[in-house]
Amino acid sequence: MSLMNPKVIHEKVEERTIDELAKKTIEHCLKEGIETVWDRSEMQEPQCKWCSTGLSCSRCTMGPCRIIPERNRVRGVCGADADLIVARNLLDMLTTGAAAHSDHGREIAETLLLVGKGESSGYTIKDTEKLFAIAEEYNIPTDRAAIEVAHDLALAFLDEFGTIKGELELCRRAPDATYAIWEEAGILPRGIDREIVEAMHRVHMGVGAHYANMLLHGLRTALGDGWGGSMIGTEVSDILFGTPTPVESMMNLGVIKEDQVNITLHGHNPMLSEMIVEAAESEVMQALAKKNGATGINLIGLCCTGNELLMRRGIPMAGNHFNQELVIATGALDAMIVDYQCIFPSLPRTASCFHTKIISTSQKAKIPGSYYVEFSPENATEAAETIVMTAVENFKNRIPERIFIPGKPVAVTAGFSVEAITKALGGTLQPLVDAIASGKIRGAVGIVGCNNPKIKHDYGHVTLAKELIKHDILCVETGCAAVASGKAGLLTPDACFLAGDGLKGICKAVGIPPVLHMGSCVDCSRILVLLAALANTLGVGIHQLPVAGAAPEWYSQKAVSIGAYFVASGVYTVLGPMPNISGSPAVIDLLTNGLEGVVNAKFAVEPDPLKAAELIITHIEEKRKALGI
Ligand code: CUV
Ligand code: SF4
Repeated sequence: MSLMNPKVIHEKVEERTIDELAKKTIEHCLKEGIETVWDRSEMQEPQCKWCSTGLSCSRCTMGPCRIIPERNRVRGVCGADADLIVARNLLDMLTTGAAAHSDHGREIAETLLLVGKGESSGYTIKDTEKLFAIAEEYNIPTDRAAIEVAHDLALAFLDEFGTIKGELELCRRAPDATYAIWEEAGILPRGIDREIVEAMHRVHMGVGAHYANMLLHGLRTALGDGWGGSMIGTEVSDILFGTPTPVESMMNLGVIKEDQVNITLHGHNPMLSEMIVEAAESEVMQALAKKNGATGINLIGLCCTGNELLMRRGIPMAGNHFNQELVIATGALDAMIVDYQCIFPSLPRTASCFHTKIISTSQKAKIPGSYYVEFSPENATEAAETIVMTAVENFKNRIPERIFIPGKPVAVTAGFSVEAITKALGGTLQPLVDAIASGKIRGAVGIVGCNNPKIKHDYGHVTLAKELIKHDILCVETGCAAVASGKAGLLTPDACFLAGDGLKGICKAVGIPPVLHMGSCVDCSRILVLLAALANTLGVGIHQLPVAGAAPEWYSQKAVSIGAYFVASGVYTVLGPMPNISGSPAVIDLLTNGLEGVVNAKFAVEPDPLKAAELIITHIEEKRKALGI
């Protein structure tokens, strides 16, 4: 029990989040002394000013070095100046993100290959139509059994990682004008892994020495993620588990059910979570749940795994990144199953205050204090059963007095793949293009990314989305941004009343929400496909469209890669939190200005979402003017 004064608790709660159920749960945590991300963020204050400006380097053992101009320390031991140190650190961050997405993409492509070989455990092909369509893009013969096509397509996808062709096949999906810009700028990715490896080479001491040369390679690495690794992740997930179609569900901490076994699925790769769903729905597990005193098994999503399950199966979501600890604090969570990315290493510590079991499953992400059940496509069915059984048997260990379910969930509609959007519009994107041309819809904005204690939880996402739809700008969202909108009630057709008259009219006619949930972070590739389709319909490059990107609460290296491939694809992108680059005015100028001359797009940084909305609206109106609409 903490002795914190109730007034202090109230103030902390109000400054931490706008999610109403999270507020109640944070209050509960503060009273019970359960540590959360916000407490740790306070413990880290003040943060290192050299690291936060990007002016420290610990790349080699001649260092670590810091640039402190006022003490005449202007170069590291190796001679690197501020611009180079900042650029190297940023390229390192971006590359880590591209690697994370792409490694996820590779794992799922390997699963498709095992399916093609008939060696996987329990996986099948759910979307044959998509399989055949993509096979044709790769010139793979399709007059054969799906499984044979899957085998060859998996090999073609896996080839993209280390291909010696010198270019990625999927980049051909970009409009000609966009592709030409990449060629001209020398940033056409030659292979997904190749650009990542080369980036790591370039950050080695004594290789990259010019900040701009380093950062242009960052764009190439990021394009290999967006149009390569992430796009493969999305496409193969659709082939194996189904292409999403509009689906209704529920969101926020209120999805926890007191009388059922509650299992959250947290992390990123649907190859694990889809098998858990199969196992949990089986009669054997349902009977076991009853035998243990529960009325059923309640599967709940978190973060991007949650987005994947929501999009394809309508599974309810407990929330986004900063809801991960709070869901444990409900005391009614029997197990949390994780794979990788965005999983707080401290979760077993949080869970140790309760009966909750954290079950880790990936060789790449073993977590001290968690139960470990190794999961692979070869043992998927068996591992999923073991995991679900562990959760079910844990139900009886709950401590009833410690259960705290803070309220009721909010309705959402998700599942807006590009295919689903096209279908909703009657089979082509022409009605959307017409609405944009007539000005009923002014433009579209992709809002993506995470939560970050530097921005009030969900405030950045929700405020920006509301402001944009009010100005007749359609929002398409992924990741934790989409979940923030869901909890705030923006992901339902009823939210149309918050939109301007033009957007409201279109949404009502088509029956869609003004904010469209397009999936997980790797599904930012769906946004690229949508942009390419819109640009091709108009016969222009992506950079000419009245569109923008935003990451109002980003924190992760993956988000740096996403932002970079948005910009490299021609999309003006506004970041909320400032990247750690303020130590180099030259790097700032390149990213927020100079890139315009290279890829016809640039970054902006604006933590205040209302000001970010102004920047975006101005940009969209300028693009409209240039198109003459
Ligand atoms: Ni992949 S990367 S916090 S879960 S969006 Fe959410 Fe999304 Fe950022 Fe992570
Ligand atoms: Fe210092 Fe250069 Fe080594 Fe970085 S690479 S730690 S700046 S000597």
